[in-house]
Amino acid sequence: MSSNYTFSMIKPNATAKNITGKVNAYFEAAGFKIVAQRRVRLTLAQAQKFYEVHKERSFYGELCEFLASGPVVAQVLKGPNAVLKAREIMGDTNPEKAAEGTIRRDLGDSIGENTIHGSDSDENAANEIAFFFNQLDICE
Ligand code: 3AN
Repeated sequence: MSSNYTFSMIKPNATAKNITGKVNAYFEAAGFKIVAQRRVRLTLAQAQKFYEVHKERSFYGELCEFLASGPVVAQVLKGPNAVLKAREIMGDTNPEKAAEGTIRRDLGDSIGENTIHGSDSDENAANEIAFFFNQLDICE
């Protein structure tokens, strides 16, 4: 059975534009509850650790530098079938290919600066939640 929890992270392009509330509204309108949330500025080393799963990809260096370039908002979302549902709301990685009404289509700037990160599996969601939060931070 799929988990009711997933991890999302509002990226520095969106915190710079002060649109974190707009992003949250997409999740809440879709029935998600944001059960933990934290605004933090990652160091480059922390960003590299967070994106370790992508370290073989050609854009890894650029991706980590971007993530560490400004504040991010880390979040735990609760709702049925959370990983898949949240990724639907986010839309395709590339904002130009994302469906109308998705976060990345409406609020993304480019494939890298696409406003929101979402876990791609229950296993990664658990790891990414643990990267930023402990059990006491999650308040339902
Ligand atoms: P998703 O985040 O939708 O699961 P992935 O796993 O393909 O998509 O991408 C992982 C991260 O790498 C995303 N945060 C995305 O913004 C970034 N990314 C993907 N492709 C590129 C690219 N060609 N150039 C820069 N960043 C990219």
